[in-house]
Amino acid sequence: MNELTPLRTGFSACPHDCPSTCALDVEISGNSVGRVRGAPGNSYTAGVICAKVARYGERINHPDRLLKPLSRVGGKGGGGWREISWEDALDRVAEEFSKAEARFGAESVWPYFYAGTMGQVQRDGIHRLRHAKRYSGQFDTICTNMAWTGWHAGAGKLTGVDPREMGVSDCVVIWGTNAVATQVNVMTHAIRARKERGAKIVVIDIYDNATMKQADLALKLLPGSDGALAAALMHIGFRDGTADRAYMARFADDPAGLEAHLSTRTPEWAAGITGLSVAEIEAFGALIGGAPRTFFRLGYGFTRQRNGAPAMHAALSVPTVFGHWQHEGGGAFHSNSDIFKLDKSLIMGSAMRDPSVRFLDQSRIGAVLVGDPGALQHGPPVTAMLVQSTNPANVAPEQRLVRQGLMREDLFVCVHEQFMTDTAVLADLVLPATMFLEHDDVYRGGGQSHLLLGPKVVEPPAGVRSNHFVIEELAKRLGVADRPGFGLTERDLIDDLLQRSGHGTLKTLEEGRWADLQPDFEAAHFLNGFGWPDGKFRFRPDWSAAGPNTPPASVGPQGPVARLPEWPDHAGLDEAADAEHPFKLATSPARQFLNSSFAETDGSRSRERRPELLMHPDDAARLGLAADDIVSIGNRRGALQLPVAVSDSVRPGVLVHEGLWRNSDFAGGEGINLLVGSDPVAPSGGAAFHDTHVWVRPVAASSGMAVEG
Ligand SMILES: Nc1nc2c(c(=O)[nH]1)N[C@H]1C(S)=C(S)[C@@H](COP(=O)(O)OP(=O)(O)OC[C@H]3O[C@@H](n4cnc5c(=O)[nH]c(N)nc54)[C@H](O)[C@@H]3O)O[C@H]1N2
Ligand SMILES: Nc1nc2c(c(=O)[nH]1)N[C@H]1C(S)=C(S)[C@@H](COP(=O)(O)OP(=O)(O)OC[C@H]3O[C@@H](n4cnc5c(=O)[nH]c(N)nc54)[C@H](O)[C@@H]3O)O[C@H]1N2
Ligand code: SF4
Ligand SMILES: [Mo]
Repeated sequence: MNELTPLRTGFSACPHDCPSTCALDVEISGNSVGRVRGAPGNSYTAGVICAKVARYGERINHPDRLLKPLSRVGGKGGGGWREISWEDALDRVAEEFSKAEARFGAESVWPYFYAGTMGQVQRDGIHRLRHAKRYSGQFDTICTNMAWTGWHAGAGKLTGVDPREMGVSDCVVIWGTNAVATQVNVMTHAIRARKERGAKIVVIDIYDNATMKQADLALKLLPGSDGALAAALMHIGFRDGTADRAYMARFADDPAGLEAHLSTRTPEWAAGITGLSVAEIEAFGALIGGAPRTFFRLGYGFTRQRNGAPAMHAALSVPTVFGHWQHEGGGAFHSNSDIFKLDKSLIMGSAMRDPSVRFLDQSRIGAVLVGDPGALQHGPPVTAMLVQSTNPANVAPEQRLVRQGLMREDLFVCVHEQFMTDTAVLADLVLPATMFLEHDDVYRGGGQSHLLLGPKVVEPPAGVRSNHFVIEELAKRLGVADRPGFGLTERDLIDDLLQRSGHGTLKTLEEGRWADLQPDFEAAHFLNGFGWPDGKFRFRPDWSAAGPNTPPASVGPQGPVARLPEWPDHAGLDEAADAEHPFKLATSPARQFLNSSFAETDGSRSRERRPELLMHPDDAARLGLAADDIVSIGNRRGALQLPVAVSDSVRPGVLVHEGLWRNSDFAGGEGINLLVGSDPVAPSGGAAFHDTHVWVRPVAASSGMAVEG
């Protein structure tokens, strides 16, 4: 950076798939990005962001950034590339898409995207092309389905108490989210309550992670057992008279039915399922029973289990039994998805959508690409793809199938990316993508209430183009550029989105930088009623009711729906440990990575050190393992090797691998999602990333003997 170039501050918003959606101040010198900071004036960000985004200069100026379109030379995945022009590259994609369409119909083309950018224009424009061309739809299942379905089943709406109210709570329950790593701003507000009010922080997780280290009450339970803990807490409330019967009579469907159901869900019963002691469960029950201002910050982590949707519903039922919702600083929050009411119809080309076009399950991309007839909805094979803003060869479950599918000779794959990811390396054509500071977009919080503008603040490198550019250029070549929504700039589309949604204009958002769409106290606390027609919270959920992630009719209910519990309970649907697979593995997020993003920057890599497997000392001793020994870990989906980190941060029988590391960081070139199943979770689908049973065998180089775990 030239020392004489004056520094200026650009404003932006974090584009990553993180509930915090921070407002950013970006140091810029010339066209170069320096330090990134949290905007102090934003009441949720409050000047704090995570270290990985603070170091963004490292990512945007990375020597491995893709700068030119590349066409494959030699076999798939062989690493041979030649540079081609953008014109030739886009012509080739259009030609391959047209070829696929002519042979098997438009549904054989599958545009595939996800959360690399959460910008409404750059992320969702791919739907405009999809709808205009009647290409196969994508049923999004990789992230939110169990969490949102479980919340909606109770509250009828994806909103909740203002997360800033954690700052005025007396007890903040951080449940199944490693907030220090995954959404640091939760900690800002929770710690404020501890400092200013002496609030207690309770953390419920399966291992002693950075968030649990901050807890006053740390509850380390067995994976998939949260429903049992929730049921026992409510049992205690009814037993001890701390349940708020007057509140429930007004605001819940069937408190008497719930009480009867819970009569057998004692702390002793829950101790047997959760692995917690009766004393721990009683202490937690007494704490929340005595603190009207108890705030439940319910995360995604505990729902990435086959028990996930009922577990979320059970946890959400707790503040309803105790009436916490009525008090400032009390109640629960998971996502604000339903407060924004964004009308993205022009960006997404919704008017062009043909409802008869099939949807393919995002998480089952492996099964889809290897030609599983059910996964293909008994329709044509997928023979052409545009992959934008996602890295499925790394992040999707059942990785071996995903990679096998992507390697198919008769499949054309174009990947639009910033780096040569595990997915890009298997492509036929790779297009270089802009980063968020190089294009215009608008973002909305998931874990808070702001709509934020993220304007272009620096020029992209010469050969790099935005998602919007690629969609527009393909539309021209595929003969749909005259259809509604095409031919506009990013700024036009942002302005249209804001106006259509009743959130002002581009100009007003540019002046304000962000808009706070937090509903008022009564609405946020559901004091005007929950989201169901009768306004009552559902203790007895209707798992078939439409919700935010309901599968399209052509896909239908997912997973073992008949086995979902009738009341808040332990569902018992998880991939249980058995004689052959005595361990449970969770693939929890590493603090310095964001899904597979940042696994390419040295600043993040050096801090995370290496991919490894956390194992309890008793298990290590039993298997004759010392720290750093290499083990083979596997199940019927595959096996891979990792060094062991012996630590009592995990419970016996539980293993944690923090990721997501690149597949090439593993000895065999296959990453952790090799082990994770893609069987859809009930009732709305989704991938159970933290619910995998495995065996572990020492890799005994000297004797070559495998010892059963
Ligand atoms: N640093 C970092 N930040 C991220 C991400 C990342 O990969 N890295 N990912 C981003 C994305 S896409 C999302 S959706 C959010 C998700 O963020 P979170 O809501 O935090 O969800 P997870 O990260 O899946 O898991 C959170 C915690 O749940 C724990 N957990 C697993 N199983 C159980 C269980 O059965 N019960 C309980 N109580 N806990 C369990 C895990 O060990 C982990 O510590 O984070 C975002 N932020
Ligand atoms: N084992 C395991 N697997 C998981 C999870 C887990 O907890 N454990 N978490 C799951 C979750 S919650 C999620 S949400 C998914 C997320 O999975 P993905 O949505 O695939 O997220 P990332 O891994 O961050 O990959 C995003 C990619 O988009 C690229 N990108 C960023 N911005 C842009 C852009 O503007 N244009 C283009 N063309 N590309 C861009 C980035 O370089 C990056 O390679 O992963 C899931 N996978
Ligand atoms: S905490 Fe989340 S939203 Fe904030 S800067 Fe980091 S990744 Fe982005
Ligand atoms: Mo996610």
